[in-house]
Amino acid sequence: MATAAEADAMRRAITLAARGLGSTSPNPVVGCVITDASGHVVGEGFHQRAGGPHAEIHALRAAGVLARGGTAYVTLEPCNHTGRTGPCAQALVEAGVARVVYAVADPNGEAAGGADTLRAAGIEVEQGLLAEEAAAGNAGWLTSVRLGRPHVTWKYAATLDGRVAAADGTSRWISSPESRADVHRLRAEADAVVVGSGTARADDPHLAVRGVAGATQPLRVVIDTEAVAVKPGARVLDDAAPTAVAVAEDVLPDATAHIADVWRLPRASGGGLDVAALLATLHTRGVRSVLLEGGPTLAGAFVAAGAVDRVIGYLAPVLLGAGPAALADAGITTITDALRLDVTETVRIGTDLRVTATVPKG
Ligand code: AOF
Ligand code: ZN
Repeated sequence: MATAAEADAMRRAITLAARGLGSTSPNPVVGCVITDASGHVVGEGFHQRAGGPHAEIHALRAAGVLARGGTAYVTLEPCNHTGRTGPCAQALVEAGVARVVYAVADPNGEAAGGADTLRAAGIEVEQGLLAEEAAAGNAGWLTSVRLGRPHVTWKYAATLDGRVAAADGTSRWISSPESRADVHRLRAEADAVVVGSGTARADDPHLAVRGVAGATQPLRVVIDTEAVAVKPGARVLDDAAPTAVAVAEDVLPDATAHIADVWRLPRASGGGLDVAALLATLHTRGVRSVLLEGGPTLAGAFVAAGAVDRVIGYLAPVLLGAGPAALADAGITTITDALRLDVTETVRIGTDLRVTATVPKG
């Protein structure tokens, strides 16, 4: 059984790791805390960007000689390979730490094996402390390693009766200013923000992050199957963040001449773009986490394709009684086929209720 102090150190490492969300892909987020023999924190660090030093190296640098005889708490098994940087297991051995506690084993075959290297050098090694929390914090990268596609969060804002617009199409502003600010934080943590053509046409959204200090801008992706929604001068085409527009492979090149980064993808049987092909392209581009922002048709296609991992709903205390539902047809016709989720958090945001739920892994 881990002591409360050990759990605190790992919790701190998980918190530190989260500071890398949105800027480390295609690499994981990783945090590291080093304590001396008497349990005092002597060094901390987190992975900040792909190609940069790993979390352990930042923490070892901060600890200096105080790491000798101490314990390193790491959210992911220390790496064993020389990739863009050297092996962390070796760096921990050289620094003279006595013990390494890590939360999640490294599923990346290329880098795994750090625990064995540490043990062979006489270091005490433990795995699994707060593994569930650490894995949840690294869901983007772990999902990508496991499935070869990005982790997808579908986010929507709806009235309490589940509608995203009034019957006449008007929709501003259902959610509170606080919820809208919170969405910018979600965007900053994601590698890509994805919307469909309906949203692009109706809202001319900008999709960049505003008001989040130090934020890395996500890739903006518009699914514009027929190449009709992203017009010259669309706000999403400005230079605030990179943008890609995904169109069907059969649309005429002239229709996309004003767009620098066009992805030509196959259609699904229903005529829309093939979700799996889109996810594969995102993965190839290094995207490990996607924030799917709308609208109902695209979200329905993602749910139908089994490509939603987490749902975040901002529910406003507003009733409409008519108007489109947050989710359109997802291929579910009978109650036994309903997609049942696990609620992981409920919190008040301004006047709204934010519900976070995950899709059980099949
Ligand atoms: C990280 N940051 O803090 C740790 C990682 O391309 P490289 O050389 O940076 O190696 C990336 C791999 O190293 C990564 O896929 C993971 O398996 C392992 N550990 N990676 O980016 C870190 N500790
Ligand atoms: Zn490493």
